Amino acid sequence: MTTAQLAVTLAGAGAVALVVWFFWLERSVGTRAALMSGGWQEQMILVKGGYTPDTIVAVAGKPLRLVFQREEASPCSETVVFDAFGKSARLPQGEPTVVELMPREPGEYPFSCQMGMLRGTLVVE
Ligand SMILES: [Cu+2]
Repeated sequence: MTTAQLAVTLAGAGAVALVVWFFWLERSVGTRAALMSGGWQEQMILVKGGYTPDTIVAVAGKPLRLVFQREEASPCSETVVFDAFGKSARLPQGEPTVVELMPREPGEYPFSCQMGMLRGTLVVE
């Protein structure tokens, strides 16, 4: 193996490691909702072929405001459902839609589109 081949191989391995980190490890950690003045937690979620971020970490006992921004016309993502909280919301295209939740108990609470094709998780600590 020449030096050039070795460099390419190492660069490739590095790229793979980065992809694994980005799509796996990073995702499992999740995005922590920002703590706002007034005691609210807030997180913006982009809805486009999925939820970005798809894992949101919040603390228990503080109200949570999730702002969904749907940037696609697909009817699939038109409604978001939080089963555990008995809440759902219609997400008009291009308009931010606020879903307010009160996470009382630590745990993992999935949310999804109405058909369950797009999925996300709310992690309450
Ligand atoms: Cu769907």
